[in-house]
Amino acid sequence: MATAMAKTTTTTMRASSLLLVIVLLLVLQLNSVLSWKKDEFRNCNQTPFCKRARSRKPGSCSLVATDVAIDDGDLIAKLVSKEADKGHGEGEEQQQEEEKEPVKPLIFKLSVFQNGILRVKIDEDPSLDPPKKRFEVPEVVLPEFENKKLWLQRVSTEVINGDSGPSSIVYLSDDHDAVLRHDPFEVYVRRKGGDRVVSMNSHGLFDFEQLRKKKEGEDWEERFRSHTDTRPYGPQSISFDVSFYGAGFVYGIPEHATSLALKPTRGPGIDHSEPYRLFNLDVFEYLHDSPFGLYGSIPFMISHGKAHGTSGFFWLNAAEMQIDVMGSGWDAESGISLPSSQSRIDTFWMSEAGIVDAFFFVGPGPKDVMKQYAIVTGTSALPQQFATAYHQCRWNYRDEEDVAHVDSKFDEHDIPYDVLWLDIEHTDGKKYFTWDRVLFPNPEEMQNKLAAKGRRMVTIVDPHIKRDESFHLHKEATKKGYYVKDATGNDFDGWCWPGSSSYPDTLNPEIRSWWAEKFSFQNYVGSTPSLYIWNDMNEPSVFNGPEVTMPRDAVHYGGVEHRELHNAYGYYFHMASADGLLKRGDGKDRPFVLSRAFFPGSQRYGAIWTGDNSADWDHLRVSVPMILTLGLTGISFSGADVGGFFGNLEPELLVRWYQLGAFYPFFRGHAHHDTKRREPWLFGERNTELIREAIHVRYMFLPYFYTLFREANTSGVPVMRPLWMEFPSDEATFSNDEAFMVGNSIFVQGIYTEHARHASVYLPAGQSWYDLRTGVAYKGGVTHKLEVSEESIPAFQKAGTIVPRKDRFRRSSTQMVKDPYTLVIALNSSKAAEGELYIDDGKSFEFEKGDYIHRRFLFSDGKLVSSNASPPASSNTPFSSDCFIERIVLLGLSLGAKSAIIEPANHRVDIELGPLNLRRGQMPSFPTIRKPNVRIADDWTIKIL
Ligand code: NBV
Repeated sequence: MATAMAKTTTTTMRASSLLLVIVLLLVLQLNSVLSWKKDEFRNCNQTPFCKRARSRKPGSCSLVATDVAIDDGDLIAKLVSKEADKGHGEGEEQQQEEEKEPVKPLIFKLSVFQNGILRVKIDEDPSLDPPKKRFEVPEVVLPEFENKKLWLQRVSTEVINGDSGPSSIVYLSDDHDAVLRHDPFEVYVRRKGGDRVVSMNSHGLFDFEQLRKKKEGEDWEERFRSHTDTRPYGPQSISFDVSFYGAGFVYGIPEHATSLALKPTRGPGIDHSEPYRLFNLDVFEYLHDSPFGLYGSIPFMISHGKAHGTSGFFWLNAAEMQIDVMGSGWDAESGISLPSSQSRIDTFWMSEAGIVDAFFFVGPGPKDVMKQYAIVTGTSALPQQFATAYHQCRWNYRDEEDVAHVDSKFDEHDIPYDVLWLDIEHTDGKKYFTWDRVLFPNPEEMQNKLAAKGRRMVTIVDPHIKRDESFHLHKEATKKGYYVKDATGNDFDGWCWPGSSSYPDTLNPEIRSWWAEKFSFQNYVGSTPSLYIWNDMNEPSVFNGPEVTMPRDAVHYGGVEHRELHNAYGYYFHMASADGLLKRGDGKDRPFVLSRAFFPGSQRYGAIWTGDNSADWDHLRVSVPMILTLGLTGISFSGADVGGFFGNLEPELLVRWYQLGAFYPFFRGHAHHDTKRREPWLFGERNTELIREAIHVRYMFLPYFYTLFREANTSGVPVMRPLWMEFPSDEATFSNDEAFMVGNSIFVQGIYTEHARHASVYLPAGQSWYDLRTGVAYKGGVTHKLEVSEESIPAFQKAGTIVPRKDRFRRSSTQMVKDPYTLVIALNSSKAAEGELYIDDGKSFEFEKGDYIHRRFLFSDGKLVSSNASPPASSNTPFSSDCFIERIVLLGLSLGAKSAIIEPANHRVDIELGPLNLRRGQMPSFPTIRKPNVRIADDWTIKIL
């Protein structure tokens, strides 16, 4: 009896201490999940390759180019070390790693492509038997890019001014040369007149740690907190300096929550700044102003200056990267002199692994650089029309009843929306592709009900797969060997939402097609054609991993170490998911997949959002430079969580966020599950009205947005643009990141403070601007102190533009398809204006065959002409539209005009005074042609009499 009691007590004690441990663990886990902890992440000093690289001195590179020749249309050379032991840097780690070995020659290859694109590759020489092939990132550069190669025939050799030795010079474009200086080795692009554009290794900071055999007693392991990285291949980092000439500012290299124009991180007077880090991480509650790396990485930097225009530099490399922007005077003691007649920004790039695969873009305009980058990595996929409208998300809509309730409330309050989202709680135990059948017993019916109103649903599918023997996906992935391996060769097992989890190795094309199959209607039980996808946590996020991610020594397909491909993991996962949606519909419908992690090329697969921001004014403000930076680096379809993910907010901030978010390319409201519900109608009648109005503004401009999405799809120019992209010589715009342009016609400035009654708004020079709400004209080139009301944020239409709108408000964008258009013509000082409209079926790929309508509107000499802007369609079933224009509003036309004649119909219409915006009870103050009865698809002319 006593023994039995003792046993029970011990068991109870064991159980309760186990419970305590579990609770403690959970609290710890939760804590680590719910607050930003600087200490969880490495800084440059704790990152040996970064510390080593940063300690190197200008001029320490001893490489010279030898054996320069043209081979197979490329310029090739060997980079040989003059002084085999000049060293990689200072500090303890480096001493230990630098047991000198003869530096083997590197292979240098320079290729020239159409449109002034230069590609430089530097790698180890495969004929010298390196211990391993270094990783070259596959499937980012478009396959057709190779066809754009200009086969070099000739190289000239010259000693260029000031140099002591020769350089090899090749043709890059009619205006540019590419130059390889031999000793010391340097590569640059220069204009034919001699001015430099972009250069590499001008400061002699180039360093390439070659793979080698480990020496006895050498310790290559790296420790961070409780984690050990075995680093079986030892040091393999690469670093070099890149200079941009004629530059006022540099931009790009997302993702950081910081200003649009990048601030210097090194140099006199800049203390302890971290470099901009590019390492995809799941950072909880990120700070609103920091060089710390967030969820995605694009190593593409753009420079812009008034005199010399725009240029770009892109390093295709998926390992951790750190980039310094040097402040002036950083090289005061280097003794290196560069052409001083041009202003210059120096930068320093460091990567843990991989090869040099670098692209130089010569511009000369901002849009040229966008195009050049898109030629290499692709343009943004054209989204379906619904995806450009408003999305409603929350972690989580609890069950089918909740979904139905939210859906009906939108209708009740006359607020349009297109997509309702389900977060992780909709699944059965965080097993993606499943449903919690208690909460969601009839998923198909639920989706069909939404679809009947023209609405869609999005569900979340994360990359961590629950290690549960009864889960078919896990069983299959295990059996087929489809998981990423740990350093010992076993399936990597990490902790994420479902608990113990493994990750599909989507670097492998076979595994990507396996993953894609999971989205078929047959495999994804409960899915319907109106269901689309959200990829979260694909950095990948691993709760118990170093820096909340996968260990760098994990191993992928082909023996590739995770460190080599880390920043691209989420990209391949996104690619596989988008491919899944494509396949399930027999390739008919355009996929929609939102991803948190990204890499160059992600624009081809879907939208990106800026992750877990916070419900405060600073995060509202930083959303603008973050989205602008994404757009500059190819990712046009992006947005930030409207309302902020973490925390509760005052209605005023929510309203301001909707007013700004209505102009984000991707417009979605979202919130953490611990926040109070915040659907648009929950803050009293007035706030509901204000939010409704903000969302209506987005719906009204949908035709304009869609036209811009198509422009991004054809040209690489983003939907949301920094002011300087449209006004490249207006210096006052270069560092402005509170305002932006949507396309070339609409200017928007957010309100980022509480109780704002006034705002200082700089309107770019060169023309005047019409207030989007009131139609009142303002001068450009001036900072206006404007009164602001709660009703809207400052937004203007540029004089000289024509913007297409649809002014009838429906439940969703689908229901607007047949609605008539309004054209708003904002005349400039020459009484002229122009604009465009693109329309297609909004969902299929038929537009690729030319099945679309693309109109150009031109107003001049008192005449509005609509003409066809598209080449003849190649298909037999060209897209057509019966939509009419119901209103033309003329801003800036004298009030005297009374009528107009429409040709070829030859009928007369009156010009009356009308309001700019119908629903706002405005005074009828603008010359308006009502019911001109012209079809949007036809050629016609309207002459003002
Ligand atoms: O899936 C839950 C959330 C999601 O709502 C959010 O948008 C993601 O960025 N997810 C992150 C994981 C948990 C964050 C605390």
